[in-house]
Amino acid sequence: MRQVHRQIQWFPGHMNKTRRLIEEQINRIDIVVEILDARVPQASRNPLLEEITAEKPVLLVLNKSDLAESELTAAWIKQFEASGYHAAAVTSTEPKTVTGILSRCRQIAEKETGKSGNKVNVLVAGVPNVGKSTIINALKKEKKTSVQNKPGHTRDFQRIVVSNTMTLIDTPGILWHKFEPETGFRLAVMGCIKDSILDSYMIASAALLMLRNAYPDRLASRYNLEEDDMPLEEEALIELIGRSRGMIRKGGVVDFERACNIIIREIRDGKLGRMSFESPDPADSRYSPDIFSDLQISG
Ligand SMILES: Nc1nc2c(ncn2[C@@H]2O[C@H](COP(=O)(O)OP(=O)(O)OP(=O)(O)O)[C@@H](O)[C@H]2O)c(=O)[nH]1
Ligand SMILES: [Mg+2]
Repeated sequence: MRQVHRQIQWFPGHMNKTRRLIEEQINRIDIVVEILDARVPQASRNPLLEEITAEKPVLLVLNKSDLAESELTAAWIKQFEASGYHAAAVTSTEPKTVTGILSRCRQIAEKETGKSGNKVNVLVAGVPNVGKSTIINALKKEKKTSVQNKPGHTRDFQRIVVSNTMTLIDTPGILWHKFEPETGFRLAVMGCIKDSILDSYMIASAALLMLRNAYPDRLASRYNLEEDDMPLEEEALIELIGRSRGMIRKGGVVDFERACNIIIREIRDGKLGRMSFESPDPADSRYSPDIFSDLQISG
């Protein structure tokens, strides 16, 4: 059986630098916008950020909502609001969905800081690759900050003046030191952790476990599998998917790496339809953290 290797440096040096810079700037900030991935709103909440920004008003923005199940996104927003947070869902690649964010920030900042008519400084932060820079570009209505589909793309703080009375600060994504295993798997599958420090077999296996549990019908139809007769082992499932996609190397063996990568790419890009991978309802067994318990991690 293939072993899943993990030699993950979860907290590269530049993330330490970002954390220090946020700590230095926080007094000048009026409101923090924490961007989350709407498909995994809890896993993509950064406890480190929560700690640093504890004294500030926070607006949680569930981005990439075009890729998530609308009903679950609405349920998450309800739950965050019931816990006393401000929350909103957007799709920053459709700029019209983000236009309300600025007025919401101003309202919250004025209400919670008691200052009105002043310049509002907004810190936009979150884990890597959730769309911080894309949201800022949509708000500014022109491309001011660079965007790429890879975690850790933004390397420096960037101040973007959107009007006389509002400045946004784009920040590099940050992670924290110790994840619960299910949080790490969900972040890895969504592309929030550099793939180069992860094992593609581990990410693909986690992706298949998530799919098999929550969306077995879509998994089966996308890859021509029998829903009621899917192999239980992820390794066998990846082989079968590789075969059904014709990813065969000389000698008739499946190109395993390519098969893993296609699974990872297609789940990230929403090729299997709108899917969510966490529910605010802990009793919802489709998203139980137990699904990862058989995934072997060594390293
Ligand atoms: N489908 C979809 N893709 C999005 C959305 N927002 C951003 N993306 C894509 O997500 C990828 C990452 O976007 P960025 O804006 O660079 O993310 P970031 O949070 O600034 O990333 P870092 O700077 O690496 O931390 C890009 O490929 C975007 O096009 C969205 O609402 N929906
Ligand atoms: Mg960025």
